[in-house]
Amino acid sequence: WNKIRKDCESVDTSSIQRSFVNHVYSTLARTPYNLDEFGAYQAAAHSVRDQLIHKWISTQQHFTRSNPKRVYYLSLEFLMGRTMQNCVINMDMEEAYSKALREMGLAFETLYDQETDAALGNGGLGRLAACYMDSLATLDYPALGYGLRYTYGIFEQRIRNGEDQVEYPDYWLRFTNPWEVARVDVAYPVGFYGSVHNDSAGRAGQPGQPAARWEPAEFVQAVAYDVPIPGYDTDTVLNIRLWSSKPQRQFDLSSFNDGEYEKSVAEKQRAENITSVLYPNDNTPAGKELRLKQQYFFVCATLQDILRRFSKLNLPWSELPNKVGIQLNDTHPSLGIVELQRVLVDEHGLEWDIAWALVQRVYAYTNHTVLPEALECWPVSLMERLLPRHMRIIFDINLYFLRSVEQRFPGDYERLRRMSIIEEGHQQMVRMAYLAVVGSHTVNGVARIHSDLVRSKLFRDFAEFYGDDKFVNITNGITPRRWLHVANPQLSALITKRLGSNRWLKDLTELSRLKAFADDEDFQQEWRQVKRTRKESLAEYIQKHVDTAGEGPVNSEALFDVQVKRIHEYKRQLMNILGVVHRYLRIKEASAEERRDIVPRVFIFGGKAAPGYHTAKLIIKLINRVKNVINADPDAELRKLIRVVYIPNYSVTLAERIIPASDISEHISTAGTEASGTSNMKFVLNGGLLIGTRDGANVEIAEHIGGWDLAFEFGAKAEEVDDLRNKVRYLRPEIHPAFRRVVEAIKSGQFGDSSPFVNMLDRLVSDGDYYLITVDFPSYPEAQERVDAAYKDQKKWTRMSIENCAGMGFFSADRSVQDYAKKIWGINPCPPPPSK
Ligand code: 26Y
Repeated sequence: WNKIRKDCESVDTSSIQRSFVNHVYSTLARTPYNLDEFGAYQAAAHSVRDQLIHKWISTQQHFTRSNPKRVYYLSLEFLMGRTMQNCVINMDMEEAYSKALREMGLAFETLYDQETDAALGNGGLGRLAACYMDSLATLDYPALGYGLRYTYGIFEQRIRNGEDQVEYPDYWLRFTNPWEVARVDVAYPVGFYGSVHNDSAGRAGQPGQPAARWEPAEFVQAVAYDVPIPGYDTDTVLNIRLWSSKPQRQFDLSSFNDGEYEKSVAEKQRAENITSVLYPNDNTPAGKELRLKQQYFFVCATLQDILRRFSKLNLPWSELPNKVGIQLNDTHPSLGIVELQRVLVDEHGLEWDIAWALVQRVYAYTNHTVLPEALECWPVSLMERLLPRHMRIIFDINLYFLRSVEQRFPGDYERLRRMSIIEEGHQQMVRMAYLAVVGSHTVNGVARIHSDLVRSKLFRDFAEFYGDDKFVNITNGITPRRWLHVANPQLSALITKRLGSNRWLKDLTELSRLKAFADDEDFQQEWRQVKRTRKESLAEYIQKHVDTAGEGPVNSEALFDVQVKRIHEYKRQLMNILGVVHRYLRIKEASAEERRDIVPRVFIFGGKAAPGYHTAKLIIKLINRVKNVINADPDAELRKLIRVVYIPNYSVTLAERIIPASDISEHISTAGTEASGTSNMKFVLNGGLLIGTRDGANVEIAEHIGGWDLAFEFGAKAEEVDDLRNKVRYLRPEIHPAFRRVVEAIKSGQFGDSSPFVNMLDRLVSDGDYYLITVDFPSYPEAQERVDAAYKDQKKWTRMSIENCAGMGFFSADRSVQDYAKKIWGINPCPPPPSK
């Protein structure tokens, strides 16, 4: 067996060719005569997959033998993007595949474009999970990701009539998915609804004797699909286990025999519904029953899997926290806390207190937002119906917790009200964030300023109660493999050439050695050449794939100004487009001489709005209206100076194209609202500069690159925001004339019928400017002028660009996961033994 297996793992040219041809015939049932590009991609993908699976099996065997503490990363979202190129690069097989296929007359690199994105996530949080899996694998950590295998990923966005977002289903599994392994042998039952029965002593839910029996009324099955994740420059291949819901039986025999065929099919449908679609909300909960079902389905299956692995070790329950660490990616999987308590108490007969102490030592919780409207709360009534036993357990957790608070702060009922996991009101609600805090040993924010706000504002009472140690910061990071090496091979090659090795791909702090060359004439030229190449390539994409209404190609000599991210009021795309209008009006009135001094700009927007988020959709409409008018301005000279592009359907794959092409990118959230941001890191890593507020990771990026002299900062500080909001609301300070003029221009109909926008704009200039656009506006165009001035001096600009990139070492996801391992999980790398 071993010898034959070694043979199968060989990646010399002829083995790759044999594997490829074999897949063309026996996996695809095709021949060289009817093999199109997609077929070639599929055969290549299956061949790469074979390699992946060998290493993956070895890794899992090695983990089982070494039996270290493992960490489980629980996330309702994994925004993976494409896989094939990332795999061959991480396994160092790109050249081998390229050569093998070239000999057969095929260009391996052109096949990458055939792959559809795996887009099982909304934005930053989902992509972070994907980056962390890459880093965990690269550093050989014994980790496992858990998620849901949605049949439909994030919707496809198209722009209708040149202005409105419309959503189309993303049926990404249409042609089967070579990057997963169906595990029909790994399946667990998951129950819903039903009733709770007291234990034999009849004391369900009572302190000291809380065991009870839950009899669910409905069962579905969770079936495992495994997605292998190769590390870079190591043989470790980790796993993301995604659950798919299936009916428990193919059909209900009794109803089938009763002739109720339709009913039995309906039951199957209902079961499959659970994992059918990713909720397209980012930072605003939908509150739908199906979403709660997804969350419970997810944690129920995951915990059965984790506990089955633990039970094979034959250890006492007291050992659980020494073998299992569970990281909650936001509150979405926080029912896992309740489920573990239920299983320990009801199914394994542990005492409540003993079980609860174990639960708290197992879980840790990452918070990704302080926006109050983004915090998950579930109605008690809904929870009671869907998960009656869990609801009782939550009440008990809350009871014991509030008793302990009362002991510390006797008689402070106001404090109890504030800290209660149950929010009282006309409808009782479960505050999932509080549940996550109480059930975890550590809570972390995702950038320093964010973690400070988490500690001092969002969970202030809890920090006071538990002490500051429970609340830590782990600044986000990104994988330099995908976000520099794969996305920008030109820059990667240049850096490797200059540093003399590609060690920086595993130790990103190596980039700091680039600082020494920031003024080097030759290096600067090559650096600029890379950026130019990438801008030309994006311009080409826009020409080919974006509806530009015959406006002609964008000028790749112009400054590319990019804002790509989910559309949200707090991210202030509205302020950006109002700034564009301001600039447009200024150019319109400028003399020919003044115009000679203006730096030409292309403003590039991209991002999806949650389908039910009216204001976000309105912002997309406004951006496109402004775009249509500016790009069609009769003044040809003006059109050379300003251009607007909306790239539809922003995705991981598009990000890989757009980010390397940016000169400046916008991270302009109201200070204190963007937890971290991660695209800011990606842009800077690719030599783009930032314009931004002192928010999220912007603050730390500025520090690491050498201060705000190397980035363009503006706007109110987080500490000032509360006061400013009150000022705006109650005192109505003078609105800056430039801002008034922009609003008037839109209201006058210069960008088409203004009626859809009037409300949104009027709110800004009356008392509804919650995100302080009118307050930050004057300083925003000013910051843009500093950008123009800097760009005119190309040497200076290039130096800044190099220095920015050189300072990015800290923002590698490798550093982030090492921080988690040390500060939260207490796990160590478990590298594969050297192969014999
Ligand atoms: C409750 C449900 C509707 C929900 C679904 C998705 C709530 C939030 C989200 C997604 C949140 C998200 O992506 N947050 C982002 O996380 C990034 C990674 O930490 C941060 O960089 C970014 O600032 C934050 O907005």
